[in-house]
Amino acid sequence: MDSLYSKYFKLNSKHLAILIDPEKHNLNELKSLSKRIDSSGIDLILIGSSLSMSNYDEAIRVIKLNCNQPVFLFPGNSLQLSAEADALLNLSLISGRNPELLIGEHVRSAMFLKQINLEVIPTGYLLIDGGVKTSVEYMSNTLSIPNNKFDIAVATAVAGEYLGLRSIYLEAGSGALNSVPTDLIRAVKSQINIPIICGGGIKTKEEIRAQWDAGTNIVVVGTAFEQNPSLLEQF
Ligand code: 1GP
Repeated sequence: MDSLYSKYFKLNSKHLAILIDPEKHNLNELKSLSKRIDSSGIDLILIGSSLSMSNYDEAIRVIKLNCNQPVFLFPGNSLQLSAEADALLNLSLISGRNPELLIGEHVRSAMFLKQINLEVIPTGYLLIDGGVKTSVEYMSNTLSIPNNKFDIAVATAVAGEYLGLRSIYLEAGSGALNSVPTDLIRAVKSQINIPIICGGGIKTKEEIRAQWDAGTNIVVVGTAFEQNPSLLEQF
């Protein structure tokens, strides 16, 4: 079987992902949300939260029973790992200098990951200033890259590629006022040969399209779908 990486992480692909924080829904809500996702244009599902210490097994089982899109873990910490998911974005927060999020959590989870049948996608995670202090910035105890410092973002992404990471995630943070600027995405895209995921503060179809046009391969939307689930059908 083809890996999910080879299916969804192509350099020219354009996908839309929904970010679900299982803590914000009970199992019945997750069931109906998953059914809506199943018949929407969403390509994949990311599961995670900056804050939660919960186990996501049950939530992922409900999601997978009710829709066909693959479930990628997007964990805020190693307690959110689950063998029920299809793949893991193994995030290293390379824009920050917090050793726990660069390598510490990864060491703690490594032998568990070896035991379970989960595709692991090494991902460089870059926080880009989104105009407001976000949960991920506060919880990670790191500084985000100013969104006009393209050279720092580019050098960080290139460093990630040279470390062997297989995708770059540009994150403005959930609920960001400003999504990652398209010119910054273009600048990063022009210098790396691995796919780009981008999320934080994206609310409209036009923004999604602009992100794709700038070179994002997987656009991630969370809050906008939470606040207005009917966007699932519109998008
Ligand atoms: C995923 O943090 C984003 O990268 C989700 O952000 O909730 O603002 O869509 P929103």
